[in-house]
Amino acid sequence: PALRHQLLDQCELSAHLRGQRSVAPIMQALVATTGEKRRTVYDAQHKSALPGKLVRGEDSQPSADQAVNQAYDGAGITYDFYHDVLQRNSVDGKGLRLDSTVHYQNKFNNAFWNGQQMVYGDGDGKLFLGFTGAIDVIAHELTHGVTQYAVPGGLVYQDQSGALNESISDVFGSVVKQWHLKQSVEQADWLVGAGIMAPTVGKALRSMADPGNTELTWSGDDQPKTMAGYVENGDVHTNSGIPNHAFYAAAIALKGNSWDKAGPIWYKALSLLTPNASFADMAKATSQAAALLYGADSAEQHAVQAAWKVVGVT
Ligand code: ASN
Ligand code: ZN
Repeated sequence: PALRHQLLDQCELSAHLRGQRSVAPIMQALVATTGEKRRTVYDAQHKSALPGKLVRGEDSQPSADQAVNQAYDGAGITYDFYHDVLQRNSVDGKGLRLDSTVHYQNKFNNAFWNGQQMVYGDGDGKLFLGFTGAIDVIAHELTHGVTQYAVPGGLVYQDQSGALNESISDVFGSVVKQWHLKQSVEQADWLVGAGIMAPTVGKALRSMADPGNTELTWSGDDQPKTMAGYVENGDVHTNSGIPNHAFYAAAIALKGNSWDKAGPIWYKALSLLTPNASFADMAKATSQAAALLYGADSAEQHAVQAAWKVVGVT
């Protein structure tokens, strides 16, 4: 419970920051070329000022600091996924620079997207290890940026739209990991954050295959799997278990690799959402997206509709 509260406090802070839209998109169109990664990694040197000291830029030599290289490599893998699989050029679709700051504050037990960049703590070593240690965590944070731009007006970070915002980050965090590891939906572990928790605390933050199963995750995992367990006024990281499981159910039904069908359907749905979208709106949007990509009444559309039924969203 203490960990939960600590995390919530930090999450409220970054949710507040996340509400701010990127301030200066003016120059982007001039400099962005499709496929060209533009990564920058900064070191906060355990302080709070962002972005911190510049320590690595695109095409520079690897650092002696593992966190720097993990943030750089993870941003690159995630960039390549969005570019190669979804034909999206970076977070804003226009080649936005990918800025990451590592060593944020002291023993900071979280990572976040602040509306403009990714920020990673080192963890306190008791609850969490460094947050750059898992590709799905990096892709999760970067996807908060994608959602900010791909959903017209963004997704409000509270209630169901907030849980959807969280779920979209888990979905693409997981799909990026599967794509990177070349794992089919059967081979994937469907865990989020495996490798960043101290082994004594648990194996992962969340499970998309079985949300709330503390055998698979950690003792504080309070995620519902279906609407039967929906938590009124629940945290966005709690109720996200429901749309997470809908994605899992759709991906399993569609078979093969999650990035071939389920991922593109979920991605296409983002453009059909509005800022206060509910779970039912996402169900409708993904069904529409499946029809746009595979045809009305297609097996794919039926699989998506059935997946939302599994979690009790109609
Ligand atoms: N790591 C969390 C997240 O990206 C932090 C937060 O909730 N703001 O969702
Ligand atoms: Zn998140």
